[in-house]
Amino acid sequence: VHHRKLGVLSLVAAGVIMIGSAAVGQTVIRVNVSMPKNGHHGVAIDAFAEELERLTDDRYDVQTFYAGALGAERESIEGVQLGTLEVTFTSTGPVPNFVPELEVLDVPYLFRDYEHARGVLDSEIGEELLARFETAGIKGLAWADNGFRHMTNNIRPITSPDDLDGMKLRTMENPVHIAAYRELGILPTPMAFTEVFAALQQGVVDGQENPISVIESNNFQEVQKYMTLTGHVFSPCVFLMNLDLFDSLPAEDQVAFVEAAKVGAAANRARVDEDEANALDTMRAAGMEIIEDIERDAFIERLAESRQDFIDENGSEDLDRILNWQ
Ligand code: EAX
Repeated sequence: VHHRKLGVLSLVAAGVIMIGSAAVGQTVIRVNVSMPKNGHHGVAIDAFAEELERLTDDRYDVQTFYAGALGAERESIEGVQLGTLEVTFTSTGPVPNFVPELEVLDVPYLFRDYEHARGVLDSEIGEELLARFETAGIKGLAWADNGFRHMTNNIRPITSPDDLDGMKLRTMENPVHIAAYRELGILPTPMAFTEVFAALQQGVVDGQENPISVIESNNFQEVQKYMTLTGHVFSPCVFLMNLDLFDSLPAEDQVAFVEAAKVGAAANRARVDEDEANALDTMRAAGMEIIEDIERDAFIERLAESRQDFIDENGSEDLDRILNWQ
């Protein structure tokens, strides 16, 4: 294994020759996330690393990078595609830029609740969607959660779409989100997540939207006054790996990567559940006002046109399968 477990000294003492930080015979797998270590992405890649090393008797040395140390989400997916990064765990935000056939996942008010989202992603529908990454030279290892997204801002408490009129919100670089948010009256300002805290602090944007796990673990409550539980879109996460690398592995190692990613996804979902249960209290204690009652139907009505546009462009097969999942 690597320095984290044995320590360099014990490896040297054992007569093992080191190349970089990996022992001879070990393959280095770097995994990058844009979120902090202590959060729902951090626990996912930590659990993945531990499980992969265990399943393969430490033939792999998994090196984990947090808070965008090796790049933001779009750059990480690009890296995985090119093979300059082995694995990333990312939201699907930037995914349509690589695999347009996965746009459906980011359609607003598609998933009813966590049970629905997890059920679909773990079903054969999820398997089929995961396989679509291969057209981009990427192996999708397992789905997980980023979470239901909610809006925060510094202008006013939002309870209806009218409150959003002209509000400048940072969005992900996701075409489905951007089109939908325009219909809500928002002025979407796409930028990489790694720039968001500073943009909120400096007032470059009025607000942003993200799941509770993201907002709390990045301390947005320190720079945002209001949060409305709009739950306007479910944001999946996914473990992605370079496809050529995956294909080059022996079958048993391929199984180990998929299994380890599933263990990572389970750790991620457990943390999301914990955050959903506890993080609002933390944010309230920091002085954030949390608005739970919204005119949900008004939001859905306003988004009808972007839903129709999506269907006109992509058909309704995927959408209906997901909506009708029981
Ligand atoms: O993946 O960019 C975003 O708003 C994402 O939700 C965040 O980076 C977590």
